[in-house]
Amino acid sequence: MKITDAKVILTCPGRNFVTLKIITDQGVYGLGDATLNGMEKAVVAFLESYCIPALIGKDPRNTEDIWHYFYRGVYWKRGSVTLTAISAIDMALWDIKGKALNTPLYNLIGGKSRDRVMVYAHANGKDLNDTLEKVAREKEKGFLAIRVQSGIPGISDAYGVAKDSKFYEPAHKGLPNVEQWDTSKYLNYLPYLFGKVRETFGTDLHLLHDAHHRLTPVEAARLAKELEPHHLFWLEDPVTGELQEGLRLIRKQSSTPIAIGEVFNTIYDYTTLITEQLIDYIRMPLVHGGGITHMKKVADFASVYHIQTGFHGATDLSPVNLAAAIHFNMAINNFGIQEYMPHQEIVHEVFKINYRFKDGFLSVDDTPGIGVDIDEEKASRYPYEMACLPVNRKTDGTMFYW
Ligand code: KDG
Ligand code: MG
Repeated sequence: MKITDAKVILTCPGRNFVTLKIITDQGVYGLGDATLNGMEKAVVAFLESYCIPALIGKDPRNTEDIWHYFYRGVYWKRGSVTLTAISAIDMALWDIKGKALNTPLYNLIGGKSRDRVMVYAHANGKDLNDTLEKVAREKEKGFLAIRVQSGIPGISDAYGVAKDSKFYEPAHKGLPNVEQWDTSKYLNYLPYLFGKVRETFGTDLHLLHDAHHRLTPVEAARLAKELEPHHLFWLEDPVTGELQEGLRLIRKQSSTPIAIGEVFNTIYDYTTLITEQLIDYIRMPLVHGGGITHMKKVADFASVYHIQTGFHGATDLSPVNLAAAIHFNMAINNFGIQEYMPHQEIVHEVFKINYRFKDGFLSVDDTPGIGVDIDEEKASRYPYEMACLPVNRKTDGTMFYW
């Protein structure tokens, strides 16, 4: 079997998605997600200028060797752009493998450890009452786990709050919007917010929260400790992950479970966090973490240390990634939870999906490979539109983490 061609499909059905399609001499093709929010064209350039020419003529079944060709073989290593390109290649190759062997992806990586995967929804409210309403709405849909984000009194643009009432989509057309941040207002409000959520919805519902990289280790330790009585499923990205040692301080202070790493891209970003058991959930998704080949190693490594998966799954990760993640989550033993932010209907005009949501869980059917297809003619109707993630400043104007 040989790779004869490959192409990148860049489309914007409501938001930008990059998809790699790898074609073989046997008529079988595979799809991989290569979307990196706001940096789509950088990944496209790397794929088109280097990866695609280097793929032609290779045997697509050699997933391990091809992965190392693009990781170990390339001198300039790591980084989101490079690893997103490698992820897309890897995903597409596993899709081909499944189709060629006429079996769903999960069968190639361990078979079924479960039939369906628990997912968490998003409740993004502009204030306390709106947040409680949003939690009620998601619970009504059948979700058993809900991430709770809320507008913070005194801050004009808090992370995670939708501008219109329908979708939270942080990327905006053109150059970055500037959002605003005040750590002390946030820290004062959060325990109160979660107290109200627990009071209203009881103890059964799994609650999650994303601090979105904005606290220092000691601030994060305070928050994790003060949220402890509300038994969160997890507190996500309490500090920026650049300083892995920072997590030690949080761990010493609190038993609130920690999830980290949606901006990570290799196993080396996780070594201290995993071996010192400083976290509980791996956030790095297949699309940015080197695809199935690399993430299987990360998940297995984490499992030795009692750490579970909880992959990133916002709307800027395409249906190809989400379907691949469901297969992966079905196969591994140390699955924890999967983020699920449903795509807008228009996205499903372009991507034909094989997964469905029911009673708080997602499952895939037994279509061979990953099971998602792309309608290229429909994709061409939605050309790329430049859109960027916001930047963030403290109320005094200081540049801060978004
Ligand atoms: O592109 C950035 C978003 O995917 C990110 O801000 C969403 O933090 C996020 C999450 O946990 O889903
Ligand atoms: Mg996050």
